[in-house]
Amino acid sequence: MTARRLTPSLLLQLLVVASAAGARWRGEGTTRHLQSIILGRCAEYDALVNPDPRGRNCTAIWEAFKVVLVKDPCSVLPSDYDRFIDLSRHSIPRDKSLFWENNHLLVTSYSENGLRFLPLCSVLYGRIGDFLSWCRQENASGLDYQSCPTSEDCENNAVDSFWKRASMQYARESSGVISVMLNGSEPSGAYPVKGFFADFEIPYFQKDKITRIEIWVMHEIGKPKVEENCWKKRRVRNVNPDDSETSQGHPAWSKCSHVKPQRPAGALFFRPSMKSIANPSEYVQGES
Ligand code: ENP
Repeated sequence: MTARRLTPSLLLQLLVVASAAGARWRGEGTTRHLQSIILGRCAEYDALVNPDPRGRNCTAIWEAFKVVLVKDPCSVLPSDYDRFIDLSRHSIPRDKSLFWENNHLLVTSYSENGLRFLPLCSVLYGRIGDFLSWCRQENASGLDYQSCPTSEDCENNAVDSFWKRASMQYARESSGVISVMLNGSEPSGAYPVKGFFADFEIPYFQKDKITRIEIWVMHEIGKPKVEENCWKKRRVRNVNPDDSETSQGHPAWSKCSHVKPQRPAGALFFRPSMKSIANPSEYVQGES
């Protein structure tokens, strides 16, 4: 085939096929400037967000993190992050933990950089990984900037193992009132029966440190409301750690609120733009 016969649409198709052929995995490739981003996030956290009087050793935190970057991209275990977590962990104020599923941007906005709540992505070790991707190439020593494995490619991928380890730590160290923000407009249901929250957070709650669990089921303006009732639907009721085999004896969640929009019709509610995210405290909370 000569270049003259290549129409723009055919060229485009060829480009798509070529780039898909280069991508070994389903996930995004390693974030560019990974080391600088991690060192920068750590330094910013240490200087401005939550200064540690002893000063954090961000270089050591990076060194501990990067051990996974020499491992096979499908052979990274949660325990490979143990040292990283040990170096970057810090206490989580009582009543400030916020767990969630399927509403990352709402949670990020609502928590106001740790001032209102401290979700995992506002804790130093979670902050470091938020929105990033990383993995080594499959059969070579460099980083893979084209793609990284997701859970659909292999269980022990670098990013999932990171969040599993971070989730366990966060759940173990959470105390007092535990808040959970679920998405009542998620077609597959507000409470995923399989996921980080169900599998790596609920089972690690320390029952003697928790006084109450509050669940907020958020509804998205402009999207069909998924009928998810706090009390009747088994999926939401399962958030109660009493239902989990591994966490017998935890306090039952004592409050589950549906948060309904009180704004004029058409107002935006948790669209993926920071500006349009509404403050849940401006919403009526009604028990169902
Ligand atoms: P998703 O699929 O809605 O959102 C995944 C996005 O949130 C990714 O950009 C991811 O960063 C970032 N993220 C922030 N914190 C977490 C996290 N903590 N985590 C996984 N991704 C996180 O979120 P999930 O997968 O359902 O996870 C929600 C869980 O996070 C809840 O259990 C909540 O309580 C917990 P990246 O680096 O992957 O691009 C734990 C797992 O905090």
